[in-house]
Amino acid sequence: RPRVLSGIQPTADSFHFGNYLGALRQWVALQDDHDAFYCVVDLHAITVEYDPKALRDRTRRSAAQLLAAGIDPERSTLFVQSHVPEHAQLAWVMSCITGMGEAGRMTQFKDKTAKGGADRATVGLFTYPILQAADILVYQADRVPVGEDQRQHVELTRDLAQRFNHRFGKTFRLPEPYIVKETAKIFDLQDPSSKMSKSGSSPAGIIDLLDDPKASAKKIRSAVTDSGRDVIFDQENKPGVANLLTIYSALTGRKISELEDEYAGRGYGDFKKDLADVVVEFVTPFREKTLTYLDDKAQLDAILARGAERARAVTEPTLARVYDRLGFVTGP
Ligand code: AQP
Repeated sequence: RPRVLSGIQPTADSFHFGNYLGALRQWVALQDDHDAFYCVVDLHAITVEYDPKALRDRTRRSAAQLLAAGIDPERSTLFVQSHVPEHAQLAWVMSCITGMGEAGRMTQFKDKTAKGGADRATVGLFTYPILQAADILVYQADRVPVGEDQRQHVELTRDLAQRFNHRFGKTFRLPEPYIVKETAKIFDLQDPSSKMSKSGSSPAGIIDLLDDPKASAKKIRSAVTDSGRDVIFDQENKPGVANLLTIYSALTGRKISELEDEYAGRGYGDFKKDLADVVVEFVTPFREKTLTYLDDKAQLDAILARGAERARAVTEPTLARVYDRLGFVTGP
């Protein structure tokens, strides 16, 4: 079975619709016919300013949300990144074959430091894509389900794998990004020219999965639409409506053309009201399930401990092979 790996950052109290539709839904679907490894990437979360107590809480909340979304810990290996030391160990190795200029071309770093300036960012944020490459390569993953914003990082991962293989002998499998076109980029509800984001969106622009469902419904009803009154998918001229249609279609499994027909001549009001109902129907049980998983911390931690153990059965041999190829003397 092909292997799949992906990770998500515990940088907020809740995941949002962009995370869910862009990535997590694919994680759930892929576990059926893949050998799946999914992790909460806490090492990535410390690249920006954060509160240690909040991180601990958010790491568990993240794991609980993954379970609520449908990740089955029997079929998939679910774990916390820092429990598997080979991620950081391989990241060091990868950083020694990455060019400064190459790392400097990563657009997400530029985006994330656009406001505060790169000088104020940490070295960790700069080298984050190298750690991400290690996350993927240490599992010999074939596929990496992500949103469009992560495509460049998977490309870097392939380049580094190829370089390592070329210099030290074939060691790594080259991973492919797995990006579902329709939901690759979910946009901010108030500013449909930018992506829905934990750090960049205003509260009204983002739908958190763990928000009060009533508040989420309100956000949908007050989402920015466009001039005119036709519910049609036109990304260029009607990005607000196109984004809502994408969300509606993804949550219901109905075709966009079918939704366009249903709302023809009915205006935006009806459309947004119905979508608000669809969203409430989705988030209400999701929230309940997440809270149930969070109620039993001991069980949650046990699931993660088992996941880390299974993960290490894969990462330890990979790292041993890498160290050998690098010319390190075999350790004790
Ligand atoms: N708006 C989005 N549309 C589609 N996919 C998205 N993803 C994030 N935002 C969107 C995907 O979610 C997965 C996990 O993301 P992450 O935790 O690594 O955080 P991120 O990519 O940096 O995005 P966030 O959640 O918006 O956080 P910030 O604000 O910190 O940038 C990834 O697969 C990502 O592609």
